[in-house]
Amino acid sequence: MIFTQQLSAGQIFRIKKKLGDRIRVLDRNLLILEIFEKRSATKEAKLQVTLARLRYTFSWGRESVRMQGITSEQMGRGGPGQYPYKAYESASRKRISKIEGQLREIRSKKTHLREYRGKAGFRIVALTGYTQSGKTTLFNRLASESKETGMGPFTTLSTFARKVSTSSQRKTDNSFIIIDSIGFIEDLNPLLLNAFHTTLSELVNSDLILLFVDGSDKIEIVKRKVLSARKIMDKQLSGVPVLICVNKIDITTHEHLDKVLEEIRKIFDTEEILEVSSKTGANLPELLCKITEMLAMKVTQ
Ligand SMILES: Nc1nc2c(ncn2[C@@H]2O[C@H](COP(=O)(O)OP(=O)(O)OP(=O)(O)O)[C@@H](O)[C@H]2O)c(=O)[nH]1
Ligand SMILES: [Mg+2]
Repeated sequence: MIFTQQLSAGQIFRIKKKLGDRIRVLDRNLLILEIFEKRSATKEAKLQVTLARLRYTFSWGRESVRMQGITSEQMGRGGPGQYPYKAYESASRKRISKIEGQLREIRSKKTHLREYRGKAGFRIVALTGYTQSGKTTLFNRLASESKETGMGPFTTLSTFARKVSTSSQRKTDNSFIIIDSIGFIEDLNPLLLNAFHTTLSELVNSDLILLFVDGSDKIEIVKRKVLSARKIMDKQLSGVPVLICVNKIDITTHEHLDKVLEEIRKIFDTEEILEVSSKTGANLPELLCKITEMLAMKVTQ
């Protein structure tokens, strides 16, 4: 049984008790964790998901004992073994700090790599946007890669960086590094968000952010998704120039696109907007020009 909202540990245990052992109970966050778990392909993503699950279920041992207490008169009479959750909590604490250490190590390697790229003069362009908006499809096209796309929410969990070389008539080197990253979703629980915070905060050092919007979504959905992107970006990626890419124009009409642009402009007032299709490649030459132009502007600023 899946609940679309977040449930408290107490609610989960009460529902489980009613339904019996054969039916699994998932709330919104546990479902997201399952999707994360299924998709995580890199060591970093796997560790992040395990950490998020450990933090999310940390209070469950205590809750489980408390719930049993509701039916058992034996509870609360003292004696060793009365609080098995203490062992559970201490084991969880140990695992959490071990994983945090492993993640610190992986991230420090990534930081070195970023510093190297910065020193080597590479400009960095990061792809962001709601999950399934078409970021990886563009990444694959620009970087001649074949990363997985379209497997449903959170197809991409780790960041990937590749060099993109653009040909220029002026024969100047306009290459840049493109970074693909995890997609946004609304109302992600802070415990889950924090697990992926570092993934997003890696992007704060970028020179330009391409914010992907699925232009084929219904207007109300565009509104909701763009608002949630705005919130996340204000919190974690503020200060980086943004180019909004309204994607999937191959499967939408001009009239619909006009409405999409109108909604986006209500939420992001000054940013640049381009209409593209990652799938067919429509307007990608214009996109590359715009990227080069915006990166050059940043240099002269
Ligand atoms: N018609 C159409 N479909 C597209 C376009 N771009 C992407 N798609 C499809 O949209 C789905 C999601 O694409 P992805 O590239 O995986 O999206 P993503 O933003 O990387 O998703 P996450 O990794 O989950 O954040 C896939 O089925 C793509 O084939 C486009 O321009 N037009
Ligand atoms: Mg992706």
